[in-house]
Amino acid sequence: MDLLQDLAWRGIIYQQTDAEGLKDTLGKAQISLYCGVDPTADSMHIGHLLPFLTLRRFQQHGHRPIVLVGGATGLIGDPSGKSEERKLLTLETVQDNVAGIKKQLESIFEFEGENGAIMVNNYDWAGSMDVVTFLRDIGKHIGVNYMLAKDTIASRLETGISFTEFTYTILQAMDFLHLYEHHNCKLQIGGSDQWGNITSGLELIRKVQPESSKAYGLTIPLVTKADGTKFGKTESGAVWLDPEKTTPYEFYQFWINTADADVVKYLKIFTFLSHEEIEQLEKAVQEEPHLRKAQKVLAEELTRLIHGEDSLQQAIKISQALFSGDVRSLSGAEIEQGFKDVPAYTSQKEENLVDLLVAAKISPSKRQAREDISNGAVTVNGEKITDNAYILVESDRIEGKFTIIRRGKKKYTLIKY
Ligand code: 629
Repeated sequence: MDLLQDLAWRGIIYQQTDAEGLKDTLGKAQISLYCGVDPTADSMHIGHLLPFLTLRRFQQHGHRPIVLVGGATGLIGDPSGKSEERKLLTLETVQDNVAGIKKQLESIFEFEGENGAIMVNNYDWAGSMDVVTFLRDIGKHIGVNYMLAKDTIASRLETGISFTEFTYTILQAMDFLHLYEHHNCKLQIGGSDQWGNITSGLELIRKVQPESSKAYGLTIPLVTKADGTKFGKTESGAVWLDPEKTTPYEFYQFWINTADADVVKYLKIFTFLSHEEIEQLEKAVQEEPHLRKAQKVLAEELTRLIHGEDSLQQAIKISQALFSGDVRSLSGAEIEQGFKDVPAYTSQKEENLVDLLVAAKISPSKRQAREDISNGAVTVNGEKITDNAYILVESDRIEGKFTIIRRGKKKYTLIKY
């Protein structure tokens, strides 16, 4: 099975500008291809992952990926998929964001070797182009009627679009032309929202280089969920690749919580497992769904890819401790990760357990607190306490910083000092 067949099997292809032509070209030679990301934040989130993982699949088949960070386009703002004008970011913010995103992309790609990846920033060619050159050499080739027909622009004509955002698609087109001319880049890929921008690039290449060989565009479908809710969001917002924003434990948990109806699709698009491995996991979902084997493999593959083996092992350890209740084995750092979203209470002193349960709002009253303790419903650092007179002392503080109280089966509270 060749690369395009594999992509089709995985469900990664949405639209192609010239499927036959691309098939021919890939069959004949190794090509360079690119995908871009705008530095609108200092980290990417999992919504960005799929096109870049797809670039990696091309790299595994011998092609050269070009990763573009939009230091220039990030200053303008892509209107694709946006119903309102974007707020401009400052030059300083964009530059900081570029640095953050570059670091993340560097960890996803192999830059050494014969078909090592290349990282580029469009600020390097677009940032210094003067307006007269832009209008003469670039703008002259793109018809306004052609632009007005693009979905992303047409859909904004009612509500309004600035000349700045209107022009965005030409900037992205200029990138494709630049990479075509300087890196022999033949293909641009992106999410389905990028179709308009990718085809603008092909239009410009056709106009500037009418006699030379062709370039191609390919888009990837939007990731959907069987229950109709938006992929990639949790109650606390986006799932970021930056471990400071979304801890590896939270990242791992996000994938573990994938529904049975979605998990095989996600294994296909987000992992590099073979067809056989995925088919076996598909069987496991059908025959023993309660074991959640497929979800575990999905979460392991992605956490390892983005955060590395050590962070993956930590995430598994935290998950097991929270599941079994045996939290004493966790380190302070692991507690901080695992209990980021549970209620926390800061205590100043050595306290009677009954008073603490009330003060931390774990039990609604002293009477209830005593009852909870005698019933065996309360654990301190994973150990059941049934003595109503129990006082929390220094040795109940893990690394001197935390005590974990659980009431009932699942209700955790973190006591900090
Ligand atoms: C200059 C800028 C280029 C090529 C691409 C770009 C960025 C592009 C864009 N992409 C989205 C982004 O940056 O806005 N105009 O957030 C995002 N992309 C990944 C996928 C996407 C897309 O980074 O293409 O579809 C999300 O899955 O929305 O020369």
